[in-house]
Amino acid sequence: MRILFSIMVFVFLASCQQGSNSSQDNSDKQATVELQEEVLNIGKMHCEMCVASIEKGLTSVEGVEFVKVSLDDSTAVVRYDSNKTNTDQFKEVIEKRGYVLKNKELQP
Ligand SMILES: [Cu+2]
Repeated sequence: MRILFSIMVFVFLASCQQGSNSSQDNSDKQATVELQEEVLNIGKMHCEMCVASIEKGLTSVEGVEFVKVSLDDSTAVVRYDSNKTNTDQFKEVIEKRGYVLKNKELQP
């Protein structure tokens, strides 16, 4: 009886494992979106409130997956789906909040 029980447990665990494996395959397929990363040089930041404001603004842009704002470097690292958004939008968000985007390559 004990042996039968352990076999059942084994079968249960094995089918469980298979289930989680196949769901992992699915998420891999969904993650074919290629994220682009940009380091934005931001001017006029001077405290943690500025950091929080910019972080919040950039995070709320659709397609942005990751934002890390650094007060020491005056930069914001943004990882985003380039099919959904672009640096023009980041510039708008930053300027709307009273800061300046200083990247030369992103100026008109
Ligand atoms: Cu501030």
